[in-house]
Amino acid sequence: MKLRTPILAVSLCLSSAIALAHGDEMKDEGVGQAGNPQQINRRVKIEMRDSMRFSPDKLKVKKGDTVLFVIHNAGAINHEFVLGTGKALKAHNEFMKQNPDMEHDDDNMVSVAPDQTAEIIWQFSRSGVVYFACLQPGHYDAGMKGRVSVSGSEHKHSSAKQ
Ligand SMILES: [Cu+2]
Repeated sequence: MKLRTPILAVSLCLSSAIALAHGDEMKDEGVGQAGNPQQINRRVKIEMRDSMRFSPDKLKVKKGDTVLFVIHNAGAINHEFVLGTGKALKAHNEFMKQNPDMEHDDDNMVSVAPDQTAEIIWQFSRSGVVYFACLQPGHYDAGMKGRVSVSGSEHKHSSAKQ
């Protein structure tokens, strides 16, 4: 079941400062946007484990890269992969404590059941650090997070326009 109380959840999101944690607002903070499947130039496999860890939990990409994340849940419980700023993920984590049954489906996040694999295509449009985390209750606080370092120089081939 996606959202047990969709109307309540939506009104809570809109009426609180936690609205900052959600997808549209995160895009405004420059973490990037949904990538075009035709422009994928990196493929990264990430495993999620019941030890509350992502593997790998540190990545490096170049500004402008369109990355296909192939996210596998190797555990026996649900995990999520959510990209965002550190601030947005922290706020969203607090929000999830009040709404533990809420699940998400947006461009920058995916919820993956045990033994399943899901994909996200994301383009990193600004240099800096973008974080990812699992926002299942308790997982972020147990350390289930990681970071993507986005280097400032554009991907060399992207400006060549062959
Ligand atoms: Cu998790």
